[in-house]
Amino acid sequence: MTKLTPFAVFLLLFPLLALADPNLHVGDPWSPEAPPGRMMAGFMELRNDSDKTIRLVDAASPLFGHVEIHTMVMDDGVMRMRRLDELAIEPGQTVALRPGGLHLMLMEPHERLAAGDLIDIELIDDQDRRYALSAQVRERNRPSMVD
Ligand SMILES: [Cu+2]
Repeated sequence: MTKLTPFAVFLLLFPLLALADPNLHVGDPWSPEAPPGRMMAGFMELRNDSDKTIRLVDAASPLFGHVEIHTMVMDDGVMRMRRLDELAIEPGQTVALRPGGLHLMLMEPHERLAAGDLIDIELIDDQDRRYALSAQVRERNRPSMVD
């Protein structure tokens, strides 16, 4: 059983508040299982349903000490992760966070997470608006998610 975090209970009790800003649609958020104590990655699709650019500048999770928005860049023939100060999503645009590309870097885990667990995450934009989502931990090689 997945135990409910206080944040999850909050979402259950106040669903309208959680849906207060529907402008950013989050599709299929998930995270590959990782060895205990290791960083994890968050993947999802983000669609901007508003008529203004959404600029994500930060993220947070009660289960991790630190969350960053990362991209992958080719550096001298080697793919490396790089922190993004801002992820801009234009009106109507869908941005995919997926293995080998953009991802959330979930750092300093507070506890061991296994397949089936849920990770509450907030995406934060430059207006300090917060977009709540819950990413499901899945086995690393989930075939349908591997490109
Ligand atoms: Cu990363």
